[in-house]
Formats: sequence, C-alpha cells, structure tokens
Amino acid sequence: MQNTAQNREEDELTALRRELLAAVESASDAAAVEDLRVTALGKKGRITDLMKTLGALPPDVRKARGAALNVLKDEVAAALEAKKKTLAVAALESRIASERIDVTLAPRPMPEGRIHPISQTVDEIVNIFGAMGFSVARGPDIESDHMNFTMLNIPPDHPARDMQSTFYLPQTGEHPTILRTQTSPVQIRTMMKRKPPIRIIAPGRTYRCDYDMTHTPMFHQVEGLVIDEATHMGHLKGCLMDFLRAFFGIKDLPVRFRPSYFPFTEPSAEVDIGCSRKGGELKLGAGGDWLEILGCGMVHPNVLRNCGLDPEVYQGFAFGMGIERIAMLKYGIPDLRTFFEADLRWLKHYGFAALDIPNVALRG
Ligand code: 2U9
Repeated sequence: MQNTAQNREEDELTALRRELLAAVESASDAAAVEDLRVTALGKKGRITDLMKTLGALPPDVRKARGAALNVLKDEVAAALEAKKKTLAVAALESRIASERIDVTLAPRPMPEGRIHPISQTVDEIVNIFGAMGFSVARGPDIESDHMNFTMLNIPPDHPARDMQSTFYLPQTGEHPTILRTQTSPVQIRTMMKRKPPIRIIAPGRTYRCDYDMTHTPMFHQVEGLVIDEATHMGHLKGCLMDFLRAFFGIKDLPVRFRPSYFPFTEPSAEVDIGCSRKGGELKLGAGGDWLEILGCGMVHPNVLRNCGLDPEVYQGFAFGMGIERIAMLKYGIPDLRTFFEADLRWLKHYGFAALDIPNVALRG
C-alpha cells in the first residue's frame, strides 16, 4: 500500500520534472525563463509547495522524498541557468549580426560650424614649415614703435611710421604705442631672447590704417626667420620654392626672385609665381605671366646688431607674406573684405569642415 503511494508520488515527480524541463527548453526569452523560475522555485512555486508538504510525512518517507525533491530542484535550477546563458549568447549574436557597421560610409557632416579660411590657411602654412623644422612664435598685437620700426632698421622719417599708415594708441611707456603693422617684432623678441640657430615662423594679426578693395585695417601675415652661422641666399630660395610648391600643390610651380628693397633685409627680393591670365581667368602654375606673392631677403646686419647678434658670426634670411592674399589665390575667394564681414552664408561656402585635413600634397 505504502509502496504504491510512493510509486505514485515518484511518477508525479517524474511527470513534473519532464514538464518543467520541457518548459525550460522551449522558453524563448529571458522573461519566459524568469517566469518559469518563479513558477517552479519561487516562494509559491510548484517545487517549493511540494517541499512544504514534507513535514506532514512519516520520517522514513520524508527522507527519500526530500532527497528526490532536492535533486529535482537542483536539476530545474541548473536547467534555468543554462537556458538563461544560451539565450543571452543568442541575443548577443543576433545583435552583432543585425548591427553590422559599414566602415566605407562617409562621416556624417557636421551639423554646424565651419573653419574660417584664414585659420585653415594658417594651419596649412604651419604644417609645411613645421615639416621643414620651423616652430611657431607669437607676440603681442600691441607693440612699441621701437620694436615694430626702430629695431627693424626703419628710419624715423619712413612713410610707414605716418599716422595715415599706422594705428597709434595712447602712449604708456618709453616709446609710442601702436598696433603692430607686421609680425616682425615677434622675430626681434626671439633674437633678443635666444641665440641661433633660430628657425621660426610668426603667423598673426597685423594692422594698418587702410580700407579699400585690397586692404582691410586688420589683416594677417606670416613671417619667417632663419638665423645660423652659414645660412645663405641659396637656403632662402630653396625654402621658399619648396613652401610655395607645397602650399599651392603644384610640383613644378615656376618661382621667380626679383631684386627689391626693404629696410630690414639686404639684399632683398620679391617672389613671383608663374600663372596665366588668358581670357581674364587666373590659372596658377602655367603660362608666361607672373604674380607677386611674397617678400624676402637676408636679414640686414643692423637688425642683427640691434638684437645683440654679431653679423660677422651670424646671418640668415627672413620673409613675409599676406595670408588673405594667398588664401584668396588658393581657394578662389574674389573679395578681401568678405573675410571679415562675418557673413554666415560666405563662411558656409568658403569655410572648411572641422576634420578637413590641410592639403599639402603635390600635384602635377
Ligand atoms: C626681421 C628681419 C626681417 C620680413 C620680411 C617682407 C620681406 C615682406 C610683406 C609681404 C606682404 C608684408 O603682408 S605684407 O604686406 N613683407 O615683403 N617681410 S622680408 O623681414 C624681416 C622680419 C623680421 C627681424
């Protein structure tokens, strides 16, 4: 009689085991597994309920049934855990399959904000001279006329010193205060501070009292200075030819050096690049015409002396160019004044995306 009852109970456990394991097997997601766990092993779960009936059984029966229920409980718990893991792996695999990334897609365009052509051009210039071993030097926009003119061998009666050409500010120190008309005082400060070898470029804002088609009261210059014991005109020519060809991206760009005069260099030269102007259209690189692009020369011995360098020991070259002018030529910007009108439509058209890499590759 007792055996029969025990057998019935065993059958009942076998059936429950089969039912629960089948349900675990067919659970299709994590929520279904959790539901099953509650149904089987939760506080009011089916196995838990059976556990609660053990106390009413005679001790000898209770032991065997308790052991059987424990085995069932462990087996169901292990099956639930295994199913949970299998489902998690499957979910991850299906996500990986469905979220494939197309690495050939172009980057999303920036929603707003453009790099101003002046900033882009300065970046390009810094890149090219940086690769040649130059570093960038900076200085104040507000200068003394001493640093801006006198130290550069510009005599007191030079027309650049006139009120018509230079912005004078209320004097605060020993010398009249001005807005720098060129970035040259940056090079003066560098030479006064440290001994050669010096190889720097000084990009920045400059100011002159002018406003017409080709002049704005604030504009940008980059000047360069190389001082060492044996730097000569050949270095000057090679350096500037390499720069111009890299900047305009034309491998065989014709470059011409024409004698000129600046108070701070001797000898001095103006540099032209080859172009054609057929049919009113300017094309850089080819044709028999020339376009003036920058000024340069060997640093005047007086300037070296002014900065405490012995011209019998040190010599070198300097150059200067207007950034707007070369940006206009490279990027086909027709009107200088538009650079500073803060017109967003203009900036959208001529500006650059933040990740546009300055192009210094050679073509042709
Ligand atoms: C020191 C010594 C020499 C810099 C130079 C030029 C020639 C030049 C103009 C180009 C167009 C200015 O922007 S622009 O109007 N510059 O032609 N600049 S040599 O010579 C220096 C500078 C610093 C100590």
